[in-house]
Amino acid sequence: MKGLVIKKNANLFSVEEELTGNVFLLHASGKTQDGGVYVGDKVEFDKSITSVCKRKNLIIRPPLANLDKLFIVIAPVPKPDLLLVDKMIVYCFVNGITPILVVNKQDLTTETFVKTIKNIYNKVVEVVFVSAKEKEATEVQNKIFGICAFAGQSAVGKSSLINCLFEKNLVEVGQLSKKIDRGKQTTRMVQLFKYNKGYISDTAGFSMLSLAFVTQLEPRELASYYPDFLEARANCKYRSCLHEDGDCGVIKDVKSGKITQERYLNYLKILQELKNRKKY
Ligand SMILES: Nc1nc2c(ncn2[C@@H]2O[C@H](COP(=O)(O)OP(=O)(O)O)[C@@H](O)[C@H]2O)c(=O)[nH]1
Ligand SMILES: [Mg+2]
Ligand SMILES: [Zn+2]
Repeated sequence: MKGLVIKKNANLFSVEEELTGNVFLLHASGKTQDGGVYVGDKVEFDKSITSVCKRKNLIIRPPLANLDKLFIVIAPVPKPDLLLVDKMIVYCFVNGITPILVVNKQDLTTETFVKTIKNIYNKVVEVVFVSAKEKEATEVQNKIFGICAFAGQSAVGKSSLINCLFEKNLVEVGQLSKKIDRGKQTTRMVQLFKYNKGYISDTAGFSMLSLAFVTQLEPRELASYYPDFLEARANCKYRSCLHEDGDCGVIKDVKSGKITQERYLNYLKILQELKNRKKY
């Protein structure tokens, strides 16, 4: 039989059989244990999990396989960390995950805030506006397909949004995500909840995202994950341009305002992070 791993508890996996939706509690057979079995894995099983299907991607923190969509949540308060947002977007593009920027706390947004965010991100990702407080999350609801997760700074309203979607208190609001201590390592529990035709992961994580550590990305590749730089890059004198100085199309477009300062300055920070990794 085939199924989807929806929960992991110690070495026991909850596997949802693909045809019936019945959930089986299974161990992994010796064969599959080397590469590990993760929540989000498609597996074959009989009395135990016998094999893991090829993964599209694997996130380590939180441990989750085959993520399809990441809802990156920001809000007017706390003040958005756009460097973190940009890192997450790049991370998604590198791993074949569709990012969606969710602006929560619509009840608190000003027109200026909305304009600013739209201006920075309209050429980059889909931007939707919701309010968990006002139970207004249809723009997210309609986009739940495949395996979905929420990410973003603490207190932007990820837990509130998940509860709003499920219309019950599935996760705790106002709490830092739960962690389980396993000796020195701290691992977050992950669980997938069925929602319409997709699944929602109850954990967010991604909080300390360092692209240098979580991707193999080379400095020269970074700009190719910036859709808003695409046109400008054609005007750089050298194909190897990193868009830091010299005769550079990206810099010209930053000066003319076609590329936003925010995106460019954070690009430089991420570029530096990737360059620093090379020294080790
Ligand atoms: N005004 C307003 N407050 C919200 C909204 N969504 C969440 N909050 C509040 O923001 C705080 C943090 O919410 P929580 O869901 O725990 O954020 P998380 O840390 O991202 O999971 C809580 O006090 C929520 O009540 C919203 O749409 N509007
Ligand atoms: Mg939370
Ligand atoms: Zn350039």
